[in-house]
Amino acid sequence: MSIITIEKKILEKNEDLAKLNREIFHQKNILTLDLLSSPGSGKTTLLEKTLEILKGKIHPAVIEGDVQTDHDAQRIAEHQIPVVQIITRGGCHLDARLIQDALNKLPLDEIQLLFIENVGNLVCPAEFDLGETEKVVILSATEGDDKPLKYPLAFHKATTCILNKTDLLPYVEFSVDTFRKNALKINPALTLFECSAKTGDGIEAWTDWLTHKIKNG
Ligand SMILES: Nc1nc2c(ncn2[C@@H]2O[C@H](COP(=O)(O)OP(=O)(O)O)[C@@H](O)[C@H]2O)c(=O)[nH]1
Ligand SMILES: [Mg+2]
Ligand SMILES: [Zn+2]
Repeated sequence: MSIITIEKKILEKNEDLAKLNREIFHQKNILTLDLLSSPGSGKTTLLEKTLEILKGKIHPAVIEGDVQTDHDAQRIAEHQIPVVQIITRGGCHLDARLIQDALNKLPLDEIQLLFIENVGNLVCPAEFDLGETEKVVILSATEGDDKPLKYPLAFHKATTCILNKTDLLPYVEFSVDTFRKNALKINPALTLFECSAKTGDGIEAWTDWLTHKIKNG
């Protein structure tokens, strides 16, 4: 049996489990966003800023995926919301089975919005359906405006893309125009946001979009 066949089987099994997760999210009316990015592009910082703004308005929860440590879950837990840490012990992506296990630990009847912070990696997390409502790809200004072309699957699978660390744009070679062109070339339907999770600049467009999506389905 070739390795390719094995990979296919894993993905097929994953599809079945993802379907089950999706049914749960649908039944419980939970908007679930799978956040994809390279390590360090600012997923956790963006989540923290987002949770601050949504506080008292929306009931969120977070599943944190990391290769090691529960540092990110600890950062999120400061916001007094349900959080589950998945430690993959070397695994470079989350899969639907891991999410199913995490769901058993969350108060699903009390949640409207579930963020899944995937393992930092722009490659295979794009291949794994977790049952999420949508995938959101995050790129930071220090990573280069050509990355949508280099990691097309992530930009193709996502419905939404956030350019983070815009506060650093004056210091790096990064053309927002080129980035937008590249991202829309891969996926013309992408909704694009630009923000700085550090300064808070541009975050409200994102949180308004989230709130609108939750209120209007
Ligand atoms: N300058 C700047 N730094 C940021 C921004 N967002 C995150 N960072 C920093 O980038 C590093 C990685 O952030 P983190 O949220 O842990 O990224 P993650 O690995 O994608 O979860 C940390 O040092 C953050 O303080 C931003 O908008 N601007
Ligand atoms: Mg993180
Ligand atoms: Zn992987």
